[in-house]
Amino acid sequence: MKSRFQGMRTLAAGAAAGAMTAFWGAAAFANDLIGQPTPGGIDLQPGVTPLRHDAIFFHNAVLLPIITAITLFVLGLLVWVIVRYNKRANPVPARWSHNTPIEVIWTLVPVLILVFIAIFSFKLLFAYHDMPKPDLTVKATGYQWYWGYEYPDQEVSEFVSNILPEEEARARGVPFRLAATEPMVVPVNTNVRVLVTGADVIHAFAVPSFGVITDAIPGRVNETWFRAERVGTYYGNCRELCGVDHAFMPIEVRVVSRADFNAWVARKGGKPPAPTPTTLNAIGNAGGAANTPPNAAAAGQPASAVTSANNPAAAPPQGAPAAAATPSSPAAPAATTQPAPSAPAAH
Ligand SMILES: [Cu+2]
Repeated sequence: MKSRFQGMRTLAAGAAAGAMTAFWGAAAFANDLIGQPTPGGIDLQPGVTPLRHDAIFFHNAVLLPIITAITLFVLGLLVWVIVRYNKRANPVPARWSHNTPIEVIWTLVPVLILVFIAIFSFKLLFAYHDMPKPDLTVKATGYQWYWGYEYPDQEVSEFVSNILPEEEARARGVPFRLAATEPMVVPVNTNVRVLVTGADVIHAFAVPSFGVITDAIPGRVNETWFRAERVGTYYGNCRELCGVDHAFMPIEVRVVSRADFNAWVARKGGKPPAPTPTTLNAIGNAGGAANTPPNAAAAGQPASAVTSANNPAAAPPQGAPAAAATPSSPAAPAATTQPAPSAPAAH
């Protein structure tokens, strides 16, 4: 998938931005660990998903230069006032107040800066929201204090992923407090939808190198997605203070080849994914229907109806009707209004 900022990169490539990016980029990627924090590191964790690349670009090339420039500008003003207008240097202060041009400038310029940031920010937000058709669905449930992973389409029932004990982590040479007893396993270059929920209190599913963080709320299913570009092990944590062992419920995601994933599914007693879309994929179609109106009219309606009628267990009662109803309601009027104008046109 290409970066969504491809066109805008040139727009933002001011001299300052370019220099900052080069500096931060060189410093960051020289020896950063992939998929886990680097001791002593100061930059964001490197990404392995398209959205994470965009988020890092947004931070390093857009936000950071703007913040730096504003901070230096304000510092300069302060120093100038302190040096030039202190009591000794300027014993007789001016008596005037108000200056219309300067007041217009200091109102307009911040607004323009915010609008400029918003262009990138909203684009990124929409990109996160527009989940492509998922190839795999994993349900991640937060418990006090561990994670449970379930693969409904592969019929892999929920298994528990605990923190790996310290001695075992050291023996295996994996990071303690990040490694888990059983990782979540996903294939590489695959659109993975994660359904996130909580079983007891609010947790949050977060994997920095994927750029995802989603609250796990009891009685509600949130969803997020990622598409990992390279094989490897990627770590995350619960990101919502959820009790005394909040710091000890790590997330370990292992991205493997498609063949390895199928082998893993077989080991877990699941079945290979069906080539035909399942009811859960149909929810995905309905979920993405807002962006593709033709699909919504053709497939969204029946699919969401099938889901709620035949497979109520696939998604909890609160999430499913909301997700199914939202896209189909704009589609329904569109379908009914469509024939009306075309009928007079035929005469
Ligand atoms: Cu938690």
